[in-house]
Amino acid sequence: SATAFPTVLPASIDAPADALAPQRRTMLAFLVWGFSALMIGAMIGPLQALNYGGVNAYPSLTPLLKTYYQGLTIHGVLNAYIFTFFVTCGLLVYLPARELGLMPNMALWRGCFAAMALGTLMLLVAMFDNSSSVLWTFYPPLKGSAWFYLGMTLVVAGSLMPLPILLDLRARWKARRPGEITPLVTYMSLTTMLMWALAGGGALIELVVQLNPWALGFTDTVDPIVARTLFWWTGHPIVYFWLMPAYVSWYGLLSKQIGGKLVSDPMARLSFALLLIFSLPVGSHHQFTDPGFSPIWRGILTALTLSVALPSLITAFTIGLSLEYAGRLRGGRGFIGWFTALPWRDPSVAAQVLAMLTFIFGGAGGIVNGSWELNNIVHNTTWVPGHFHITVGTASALTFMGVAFWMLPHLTGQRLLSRRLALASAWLWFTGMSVFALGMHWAGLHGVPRRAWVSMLPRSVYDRVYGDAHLALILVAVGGCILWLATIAFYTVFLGSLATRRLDRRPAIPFAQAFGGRESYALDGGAPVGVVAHPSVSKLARALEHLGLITAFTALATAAAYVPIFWPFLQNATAAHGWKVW
Ligand code: HAS
Ligand code: HEM
Ligand code: CU
Repeated sequence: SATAFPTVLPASIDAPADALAPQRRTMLAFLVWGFSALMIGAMIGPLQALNYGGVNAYPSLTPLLKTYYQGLTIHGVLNAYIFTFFVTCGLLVYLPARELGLMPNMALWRGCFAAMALGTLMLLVAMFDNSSSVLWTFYPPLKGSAWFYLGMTLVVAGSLMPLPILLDLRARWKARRPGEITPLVTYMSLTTMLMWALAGGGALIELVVQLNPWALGFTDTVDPIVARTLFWWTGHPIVYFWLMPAYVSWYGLLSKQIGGKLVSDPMARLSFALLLIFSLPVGSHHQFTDPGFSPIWRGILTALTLSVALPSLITAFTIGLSLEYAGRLRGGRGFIGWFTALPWRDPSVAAQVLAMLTFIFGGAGGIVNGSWELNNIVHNTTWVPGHFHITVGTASALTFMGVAFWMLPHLTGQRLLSRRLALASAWLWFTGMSVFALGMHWAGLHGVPRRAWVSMLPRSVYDRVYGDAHLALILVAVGGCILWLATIAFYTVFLGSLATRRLDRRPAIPFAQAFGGRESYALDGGAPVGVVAHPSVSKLARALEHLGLITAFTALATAAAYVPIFWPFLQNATAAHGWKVW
């Protein structure tokens, strides 16, 4: 029946508030740990932006940071792994559990937190003692301490633990409601975790077979090209492990948050299923300039990479139309009026819509990267960090900040310290990242290398080498400074709201209220959410229920894509001793 489909988070589960307290507390722990990592990472980022602007802050930072590369490793690892993994492993369990009205396996969920938290501590030791400035890609033959690789192993392994939790939740729900289609938020979360489980294999093999034994002294040498290929098997799909949770919020929550509805539930499912399939086989588009595998495969990789953009194009249109639908309901008229009519004063909404706008450019840049010939121009220049600061650094990060703006009150029963400052932080982040990314892309086209401590050069040399990119590099530095302000504003709100929390005594703010306190925002208010194309009558949605088949197909496609790439590498093994250059 139509009403049996709870795209909404049911109201009833807010009822006995205390029974849910353990879930809220665990979710809060994930959120706080993740955002604490980002706080450290985001304080370092602007120093890197200043570096490109010719300002070398590092001599004044010793002994805390000894080199640029130590800072860059901490920045990349904390932001790209720790922040994202904690937020995601929290959200992708909490939201489905609330959607289904079931209790997740708390022991596994806490185990996930514990494994990743222990891993984080080991990484912090290895990075802050300056033994492991191996950057976020930890490519051998750069060599770090065993703490680094062991910590990373724990973090990756921990991040896979939501998968069994979700499988169990879905099985229990299906047992009660046989024949029905998995509710949307759960479907999207499970697809994300299935994708990530297939993806994680590469890094786990690299760590367990190559890097841990090497760092522990059981082996003397390592094969760098095999390691890089294993890394990118994980390292490309990881970008969708960062993105899909943001999509969960855009598809599953935002349309209601802005007072409208999701215009197509089956399209959301299709986009997630396609992301699962296409994310995996394309990892080696990060290796267009690596030697040793056939040009035919490089061409195929270009085609596959363009395919992985498709589900995001579907998303752009589906979410775009949902925004327009809500905007027109709110009285927006004309060509652009629907857009300005969105509830821009709500910091959670503003952050997420600004994140989307930025992602249009991030996606376009990605298509440039993925085109083999064009990749030769941008690879290893500042263009690439320009690209990923408007994808993971904004589409994902700013969305997660937007989620935090409703979730903190929901979890703690405490209103945000200041909604206006929250709103300001979202706009500052958007403005700072836009200026920063424009500068980074532009400087990259002048050939300014990424991962380069350029501010260490004598001024005359810096000017001679990078003079052409001067204006672009100034934009980078200015963007970095705006981002510093954004970070301070955000953490004033985040920490300020936590400082006054009384989790155990106050009841949670129900979803409806956390979403702005207005009736029309209610996720859990009585009536079904009213998706236009209803999944229970959609053949597509029914077909996409076969997640086991889709996953098996993806595993096969991935194997097919990687055999021809690995084959020559395994025939021509190389052995390198470790380097410690910084
Ligand atoms: Fe990428 C490098 C290709 C997406 C992250 N990428 C990176 C690195 C990172 C990263 C971290 O093929 C560097 C790693 C390193 O350190 O070396 N990327 C792509 C492609 C896509 C893509 C084809 N990347 C992402 C996402 C990331 C991410 C997402 C993180 C979250 N990327 C590459 C390639 C490289 C690369 C090469 C290697 C470069 C090199 O040489 O090193 C696609 O998935 C993008 C598809 C996206 C779209 C945009 C859809 C727009 C949407 C917003 C809609 C807006 C709305 C608002 C609704 C087609 C969904 C409407 C309102 C209105 C008013 C209109
Ligand atoms: C690298 C600045 C936030 C993830 C960089 C670089 C700059 C930078 C200039 C390039 C350094 C180089 O190639 O030498 C900033 C600023 C931020 C910020 C000003 C705002 C506070 C973020 C966020 C994320 C992120 C939110 C992810 C969630 C990364 C990663 C790298 C990086 C993964 C690559 C590190 C490497 O090459 O090993 N950042 N960033 N950054 N950033 Fe950010
Ligand atoms: Cu990629």
